[in-house]
Amino acid sequence: MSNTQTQTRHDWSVEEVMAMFNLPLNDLLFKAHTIHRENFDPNQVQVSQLLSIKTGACPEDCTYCPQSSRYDTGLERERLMELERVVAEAKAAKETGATRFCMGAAWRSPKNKDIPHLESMIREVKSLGLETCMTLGMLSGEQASKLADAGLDYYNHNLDTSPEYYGEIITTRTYSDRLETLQNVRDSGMKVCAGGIVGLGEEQTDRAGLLRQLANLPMHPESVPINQLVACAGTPLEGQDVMDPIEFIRTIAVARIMMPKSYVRLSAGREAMSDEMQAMAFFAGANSIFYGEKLLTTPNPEANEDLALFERLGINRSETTETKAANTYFDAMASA
Ligand code: SAM
Ligand code: DTB
Ligand code: SF4
Repeated sequence: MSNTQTQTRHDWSVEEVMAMFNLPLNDLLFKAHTIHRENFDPNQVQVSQLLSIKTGACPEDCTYCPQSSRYDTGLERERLMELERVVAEAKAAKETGATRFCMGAAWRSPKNKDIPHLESMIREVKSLGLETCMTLGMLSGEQASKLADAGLDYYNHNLDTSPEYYGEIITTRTYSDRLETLQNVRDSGMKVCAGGIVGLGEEQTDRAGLLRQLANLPMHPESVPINQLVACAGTPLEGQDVMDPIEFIRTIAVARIMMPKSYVRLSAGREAMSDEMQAMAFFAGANSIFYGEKLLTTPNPEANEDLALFERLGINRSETTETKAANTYFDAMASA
């Protein structure tokens, strides 16, 4: 269901974005949901599955991240995964109804010597009929082209927060480094997956600033993950208060209005969200989730809990032709 009437804008001011954040909630939800319906089937949610292909020992200092080598989080480090294991995990993801397989590595950026192995992973996963996505840190133009040529559909690289708050969260790479990677990904022809993380202790102006950066890119990212902080023991953000759930919903709604044709992913943090909160997020315009018991290193709701929630809400998983058969099989098993 698409409507070519919705204009995509790339010239939002912070004041305009803040005005949306501060609308009465019902007005904001109505506006967001109307735009959502104009552009998408409101009862379909796309499902991606994550796999950590290289875990821990990351040199970066992102204060939210359990994989940074600078914090003692008790996480066991793992080397770059062998091809066979990645393929086995991708097959299992396909069987549970995921349409996209996202492979994440705890790197500042990939080393050129790792690229051939990554290319093999992309080719093998793609040959299963899954969309492919990777998140490996910063990418040069040349690296992006190689991954694109191997068939990588999406590359995930988040801006995380506003340019103003960014320095409180990460010091080992700059905001412009991140924008440069997004440009390299865009230039390579891959689809862009870029969003951020909320609940870091930032102000509402920072959430507005993040969405403004994303929406004012020359092209909107096709996929916009909104992560709620999973406060991990051992990280500097360990004791961070959980953010107001209504404010989280507002963030989703404003993202939907500003990027009307993008998939907005209700990303990390669902484990701490009630069914009612997730239902509200889907109403506000979220139409994608990560599926499976684990995100990269932290827990996520079990697939059967998500299926039960979808059932209660009358939500269908969006399907590619290739996954349709697997989903039919899985649905039959679930109701047997
Ligand atoms: N190392 C690569 C990078 O930073 O681009 C890829 C993986 S990194 C884990 C991808 C994203 O996950 C981060 O940009 C952040 O938005 C999100 N993330 C990481 N730790 C998180 C946490 N504890 N809670 C919520 N989101 C988190
Ligand atoms: C994104 O925006 N969120 C995902 C994915 N991109 C790679 C990662 C969430 C990670 C949550 C913390 C963890 O499990 O390690
Ligand atoms: Fe490393 Fe990515 Fe975690 Fe930052 S978010 S510490 S770059 S794995």
